[in-house]
Amino acid sequence: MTLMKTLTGMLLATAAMVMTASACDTTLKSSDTHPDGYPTVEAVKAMGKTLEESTGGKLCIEVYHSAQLGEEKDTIEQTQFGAIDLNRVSLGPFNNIIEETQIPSLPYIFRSVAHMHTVMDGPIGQQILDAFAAHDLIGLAFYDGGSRSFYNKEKPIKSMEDMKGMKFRVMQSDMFVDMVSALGANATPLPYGEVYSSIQTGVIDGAENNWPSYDTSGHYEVAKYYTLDQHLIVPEVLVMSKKSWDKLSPEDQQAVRSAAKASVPVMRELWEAQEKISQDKIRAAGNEIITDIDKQPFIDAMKPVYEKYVKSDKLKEMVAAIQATK
Ligand code: GTR
Repeated sequence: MTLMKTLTGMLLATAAMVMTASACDTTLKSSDTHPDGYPTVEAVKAMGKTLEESTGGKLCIEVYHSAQLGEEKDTIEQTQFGAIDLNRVSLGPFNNIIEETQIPSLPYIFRSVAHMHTVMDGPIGQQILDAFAAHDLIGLAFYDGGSRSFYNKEKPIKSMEDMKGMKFRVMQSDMFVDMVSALGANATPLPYGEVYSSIQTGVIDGAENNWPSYDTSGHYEVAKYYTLDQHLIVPEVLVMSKKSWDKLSPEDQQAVRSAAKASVPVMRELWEAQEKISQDKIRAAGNEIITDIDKQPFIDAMKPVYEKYVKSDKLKEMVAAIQATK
């Protein structure tokens, strides 16, 4: 029985390889934690179409959505090793590895999404993309992650005082642990896939995220209070494994870069639409959305986080340049 199963499995795997091979010379494996249909997943699929066309069918992309290849921290390592070719992730899980990624992940660094776009589309964005090269990765493009706010299962949070002693999940980044501590609450770094059950079972009181993730993860079902403090506008990034990159000709590398860039406006359009859809759905579900919140105390509380993480002249210059960007 076991042997039969193994043989059947091998046959199916071979058939899948043959099918892929017949469609395209090389199919790049791309990872995403989000479900099929999510803006990031669809944007990478759009990139795949562009790439297939521009390389005359030489290169294609297959998106493994819904964390099929693992949680973000693990898939980043697999991408560095070359087991995964492309990866669409938040900048958060890179914070502990690549210091430049901490800068656009700083709380309240961007005044608005428009400000974030101007910065990330310009020389600072390029400097951050370039920083991936020293870590076996090629930074290809930034995507949107909207703004992130706190949600919880206990009560409507209307001020920092309300957060005292509460437990929130953060992405696996030391800086986000310090961010939550600076607000008087406790942080638990966890993989995204563990958040729903952790809220449900009371291991944590809540988490923080943008509208589309709060929606599609189902977190809005178990944490009904959403406080729009918008502490983070952290961009997402599409990276390629340096190992996979080095196998490509310079022309194909250029085609990958161009296709990634071309997927950015597609992503932004899908993102805007999804934010509205998710917001409408969550409001209709009866969740309590707290909008009348004074953000200034939250902003002021972040001073120690900036002092701890923005130390070198290089990082200080980046922060100053972002703040000076209109
Ligand atoms: C989402 C982001 C994911 C992941 C997730 C998380 O907004 O798109 O890449 O980082 O948040 O909180 O882990």
